[in-house]
Amino acid sequence: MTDAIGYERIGDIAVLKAQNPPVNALGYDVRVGLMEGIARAEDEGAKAVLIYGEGNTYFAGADIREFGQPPKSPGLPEVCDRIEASPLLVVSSMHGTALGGGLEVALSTHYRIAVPTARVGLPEVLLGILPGAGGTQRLPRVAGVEAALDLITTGRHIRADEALKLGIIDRIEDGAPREIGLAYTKELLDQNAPRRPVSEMEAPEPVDFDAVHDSVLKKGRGQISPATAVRAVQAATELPFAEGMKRERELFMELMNTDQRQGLIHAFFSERAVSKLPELKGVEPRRLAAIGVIGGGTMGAGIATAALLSGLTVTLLEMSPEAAEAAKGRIKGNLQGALKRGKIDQANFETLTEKSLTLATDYDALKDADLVIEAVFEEMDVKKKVFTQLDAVCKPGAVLATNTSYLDVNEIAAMTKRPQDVIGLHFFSPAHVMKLLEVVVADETAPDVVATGFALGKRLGKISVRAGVCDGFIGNRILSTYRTAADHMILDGASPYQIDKALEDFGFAMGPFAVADLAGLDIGWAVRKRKRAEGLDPRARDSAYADKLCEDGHFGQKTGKGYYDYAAGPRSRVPNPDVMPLIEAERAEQGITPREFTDEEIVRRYMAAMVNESAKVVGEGIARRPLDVDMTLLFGYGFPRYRGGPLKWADLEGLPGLLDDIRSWAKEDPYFWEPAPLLEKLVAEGRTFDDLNKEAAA
Ligand code: TC6
Repeated sequence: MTDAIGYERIGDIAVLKAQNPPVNALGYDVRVGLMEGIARAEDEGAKAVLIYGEGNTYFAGADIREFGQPPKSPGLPEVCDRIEASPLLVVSSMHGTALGGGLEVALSTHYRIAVPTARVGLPEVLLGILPGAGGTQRLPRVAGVEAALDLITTGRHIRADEALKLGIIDRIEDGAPREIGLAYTKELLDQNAPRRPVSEMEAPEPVDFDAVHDSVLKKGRGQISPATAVRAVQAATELPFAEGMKRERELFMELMNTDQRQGLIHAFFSERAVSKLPELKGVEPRRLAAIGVIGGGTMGAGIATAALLSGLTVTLLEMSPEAAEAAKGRIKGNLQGALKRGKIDQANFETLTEKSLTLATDYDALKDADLVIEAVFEEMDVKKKVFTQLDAVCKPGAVLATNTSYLDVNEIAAMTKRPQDVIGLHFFSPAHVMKLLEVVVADETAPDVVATGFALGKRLGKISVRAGVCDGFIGNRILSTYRTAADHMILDGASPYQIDKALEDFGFAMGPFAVADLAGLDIGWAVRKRKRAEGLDPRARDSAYADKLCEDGHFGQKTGKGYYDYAAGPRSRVPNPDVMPLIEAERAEQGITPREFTDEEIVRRYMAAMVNESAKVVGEGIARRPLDVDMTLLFGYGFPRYRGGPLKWADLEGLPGLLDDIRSWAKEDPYFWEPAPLLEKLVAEGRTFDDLNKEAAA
């Protein structure tokens, strides 16, 4: 037998224990072990088989690392069929998670017991595939079509109590999985309980699958796996079990061969790899219990909320008692949201707002803080004053963080006598909701301060990405380039509305102009003014129509008008009729004859600009690896997860073709379309961005 499955005989019961850490993924060895274990139990005359997992969990799913590799027999469907067909009584005892192939194994066993904390689910669609080992055929037979469609198309995990109600598990018992499993199996044997193969259960009742398919497809914003999974569940209602399995396999293989599957699996591994930095191996973060937040606007209040929810105590510093009270009001509003969603209860709410949060107007209140984050006005002089004061009052070893989104962290650090303790922690608004945190490492930031930034991110449930210092770090620097590409297309003939639609069809949650309206047009205006004051390169194309919108007081959603008009509420946007005349006037002033753009060209130019700047960001070491850029765009900028990130998209699209396009556009505008040296190098060497990720992991 393989080592991945342990075999033990307790009386009439053969016990198969999965031992494939960390999550008992159903890789080749585990599959072989299960086949051998069942055969041995039968050969040795056992009456029942108990399957459970060692360590933290039952099987958490197929081994995702095997996807895309040549298949190795036995496949999981075969293993599940073999388990179900055994003449012995087969029982699963589940703890941790039974996900994907793990739940499919459990559904092939005849009875299922679980500890109260166990969670089950079929999250395959989140990886761009569908349950391919009978999940789409067995779950509807056990739990009904409606519940199966819900679980399979959303991929959500459910707790044992909900699974019990749905009939997915038969019993909940507290205890060690081996012990509760043995007692349950023994009880079943004593009662002469029959085998209960799900494949022999009646086909479930159909529903209006076309309607479900269409609504799931729409919700997926271009992601196809959930809608394809609907068709597999439909087969369970229309075809005999064996035929349904064949249909499931065909649809599974279709999805397995898609770019979306590759994009989603890249996202799965990258979001885990992103905080694993070789330089932080063995580096202990500094103490984190009490933090200070300076500034209680939307950003500061969001950061304070996230910190309070993670169990940290927060001292919030504002300029006046009135401003501090207003900040507290914002934090309370945020926490009320958490209360409504059941994340905290009323008692927690009281503790967080009345005990864990302290308001202050004097810097002295920050003297005991382990880490202080400033979220004050985005102006260098203001930030410098804050850091001078922090340097004067904070205890030695306190981490001093700036939440700046563009400014030079080295210049800020230079205001203190302890630049090694200074770091950028760039949150995204609203900070208690958005998952991204850029950990900006300045020239002198000490490794344990970087580790503390990552530790804070982890504690706050963020995806933390290491970034170097430059204008806009990783995310905003790339954003400013692809936004510029969009602005150029507007000057040349596209409309903001066509661009937004083309990019929303590509999969972005919102197009760039809708995003600008949400963020506030005054933010971009301030950046443009700053850059013009610093001196624009004479080769750069500039335009003033967006400034005119701001001069007229249109800052986007918060003022009711921007590129769109929000008179009927933030969700119902219609084009603002003032915008196109401003654009047309600008084109006339610059002597531009507008031309038509296809949606395809819009996406191609926008994405090429994003990829080219991303390659510069990686090439310059601002991002360590291509995957750091991908995760930044995914978690902070609404990039469609199923495309994996801009650099994964570029790999899948083909780097040579992208570079050809960039070079051809560079003939018209050599300044903007200057190819990234890293992109040229990869194309010359026939390599991809993912090759760089792999080299970094090796
Ligand atoms: C499927 O089953 C399809 C079946 C059809 C077949 C025909 N494979 O998340 P963590 C690694 S599709 C390989 O940090 P947690 C993970 O990369 C699958 N590796 O831990 C990490 O490695 P690292 C359906 C896996 O405690 C380590 O394990 N199942 C797999 O926060 C620890 O992971 C899923 O989609 C895997 N399946 O969360 C479940 N899973 O240390 C996916 C994890 O080198 N997994 N790893 O970075 C999860 O959702 C979570 O890992 C968890 C544990 C909830 C199981």
